[in-house]
Amino acid sequence: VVVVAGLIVVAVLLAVIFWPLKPTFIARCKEFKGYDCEKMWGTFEQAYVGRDPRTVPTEAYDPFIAAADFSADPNKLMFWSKTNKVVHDFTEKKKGCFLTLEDTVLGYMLNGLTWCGKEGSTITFRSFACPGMEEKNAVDSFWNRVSAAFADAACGDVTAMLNGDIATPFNPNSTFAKIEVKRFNYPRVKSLTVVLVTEKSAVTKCTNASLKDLQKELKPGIQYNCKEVTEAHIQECSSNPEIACGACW
Ligand code: N1C
Repeated sequence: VVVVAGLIVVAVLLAVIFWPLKPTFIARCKEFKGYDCEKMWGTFEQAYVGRDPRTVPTEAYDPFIAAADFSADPNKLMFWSKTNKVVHDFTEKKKGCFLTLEDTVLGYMLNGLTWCGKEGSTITFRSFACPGMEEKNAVDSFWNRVSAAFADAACGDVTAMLNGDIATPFNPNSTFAKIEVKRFNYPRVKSLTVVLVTEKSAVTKCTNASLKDLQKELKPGIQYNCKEVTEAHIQECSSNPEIACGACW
């Protein structure tokens, strides 16, 4: 029994590591109209294949990012930090209101996946086979690059869903703070509305110190608003088609 169980564990681990990334990438890509998915895979792969997985520069993804663009609906972009589940439940249910990066082809194809290359190899490795943590690993460099492109595309009224259950909803180490906010340019971006979501009673309010820092980071001219809402309210609002897009907070 022990031997069999051991073999099963090894088989599962090998499957997780070597299960090819490409079929998932292509299948997700095909859910969007108008992309040459094989070509997209080619430009994606050339960013990291054959490279040291700890030193993939963000620019390596430039050709891949250029293969898609975010210009379709730059007026309703939704940013987030530490609210992954609630924000995506919301955009999933309230279709057409707001667009997160994961609702666009580039974010959608790679959401939740881990990948990397190796020097002298033409293979895409996955999961445990990839070193984590290093600042320039293949996955983080991709999210850093694509987040910059997404923020550059933003215009008009921008929304960000932040987590009101933590002490620092605007964390200086987050992608939102490090990359996105810095790239909102006035007058292209007119306003930023922070939606501070809490599960029950808020630990953190709109008066939070980190949100003061966020306001300081905004270019002069960009208007700032902050709304405190509960998760229950957001859920209720997203399941009610009668309520207009902007009226959930
Ligand atoms: O570091 P974060 O959040 O502030 O990043 C979120 C922020 C969003 O506005 C997105 O536009 O940056 C963009 N973004 C993603 O869309 C994304 N999808 C998946 C950044 N990171 C993303 N991931 C993965 O989650 C990625 O591996 C990164 O390291 C985490 C960041 O999540 P966070 O800390 O909650």
